[in-house]
Amino acid sequence: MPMVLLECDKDIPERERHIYLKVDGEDTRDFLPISNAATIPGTLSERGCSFCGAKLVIGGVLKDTIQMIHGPIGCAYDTWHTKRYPTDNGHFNMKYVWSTDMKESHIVFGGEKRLEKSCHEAFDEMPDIKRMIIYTTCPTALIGDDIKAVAKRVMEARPDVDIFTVECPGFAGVSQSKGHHVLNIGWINEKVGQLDAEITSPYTMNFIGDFNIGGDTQLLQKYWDKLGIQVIAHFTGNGTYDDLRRMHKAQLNVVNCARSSGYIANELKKQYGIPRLDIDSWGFNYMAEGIRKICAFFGIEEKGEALIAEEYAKWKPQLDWYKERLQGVKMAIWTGGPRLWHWTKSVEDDLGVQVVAMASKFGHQEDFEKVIARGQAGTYYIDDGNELEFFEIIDLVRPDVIFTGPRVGELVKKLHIPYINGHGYHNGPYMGFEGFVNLARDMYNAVHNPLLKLAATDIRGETATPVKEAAE
Ligand code: CFM
Repeated sequence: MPMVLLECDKDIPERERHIYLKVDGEDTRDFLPISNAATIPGTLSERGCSFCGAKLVIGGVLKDTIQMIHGPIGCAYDTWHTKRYPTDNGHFNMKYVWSTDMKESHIVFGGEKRLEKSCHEAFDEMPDIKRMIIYTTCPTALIGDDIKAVAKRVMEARPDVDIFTVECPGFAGVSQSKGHHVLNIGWINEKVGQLDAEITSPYTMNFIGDFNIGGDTQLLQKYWDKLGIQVIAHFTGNGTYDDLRRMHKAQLNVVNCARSSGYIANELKKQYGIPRLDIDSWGFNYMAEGIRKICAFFGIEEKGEALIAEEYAKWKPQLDWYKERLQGVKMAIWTGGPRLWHWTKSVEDDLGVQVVAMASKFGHQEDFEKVIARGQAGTYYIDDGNELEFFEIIDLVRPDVIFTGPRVGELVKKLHIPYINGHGYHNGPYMGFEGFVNLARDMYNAVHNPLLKLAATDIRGETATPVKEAAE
């Protein structure tokens, strides 16, 4: 039976439909785990809330936009400093996050006046900043505060400012995935098409679904500059509010993260006829393939080949050094969803690493279709996993390194298994050629960490996960 009921789930048999062990020769499409469904009561989900999907993942990345979070202070705090998306203008987005700091009396009597006052206060404090996104949160959505009406009043009082509203409280969906969707659709319907773009190249594109984690956007931008391709808008890594109002001016939409941002690419195709091209930006083979696809679209294939040759000459020897020393390392990937299918084949082909377990917090069926098609037999595929399941899976597959977030990562560290921040990266960027060498370096350092050799046993009294010896 390819679906797996773990020991720890014996009182929650429904979990069996969320965990799949791929067997050789099986038609995997018959056995996709259930996904994008409400978390089963009795399990403690690792998921984020829908507000988080809109604010932390997409909107909060913008480098020139006040983030006005209409709710209790915790909603702002917990989506403020927990993600690493730098900007080239001094990390504006990390310094300035605003909250209406709703307290009990505001909940009782309504928070619209307080929100309006907060908007003016923020614009007064930062006279150079003219753009804002207002988000509802659970309590302000429940009491029915009309944030669109407030935004309208503020824009009337201040003609030089522009405000976008996101009505996606934490409870709006089963995970952060809902927040991606709400923001994508709101933006295309309310803001795209408002501004003209100054076209400086015969080749123009939007780069969609890359959030400048550890500097990814800035690294890839070097490639687009070399190819002479003008990026009209970055959705949303190192991006600006006004560039995103110009998305309709691009000839092509290149999509990296299809999960968080496929919606806007589809709408740009439907509403403006702009084609969508999906690529993988992690890994040498994938990045080269992505550059080739983009260049083929514009008819600049020779430029693309020259760039790939130049990057390979520079970075491939370093990648190969790590590849030699990472052969057979067993890796687990426990992140949101897309990184499972982006990474499993790239670490296998480029680094000789074997992926033995993958858990997705919020991936949909199409994510599992892709990841199971690309992943190996003998690998566990888990939807909406929880800590008890992770511990049991660790015992089953004994990974040498786990790519996951700090919450789970700090736990597995106590089992003396190294983890790498699979969300924010340890020492990124990880995209592109140079980036994948960084990923390989972080993985090498993690599995060869000399501290692990001091840890003779793990907390279960068993021999610690073996540390791969260097090949030399
Ligand atoms: Fe896309 Fe992302 Fe991800 Fe994502 Fe995320 Fe993320 Fe992720 Mo963390 S947008 S879906 S909601 S690639 S924050 S930058 S790493 S869970 S797999």
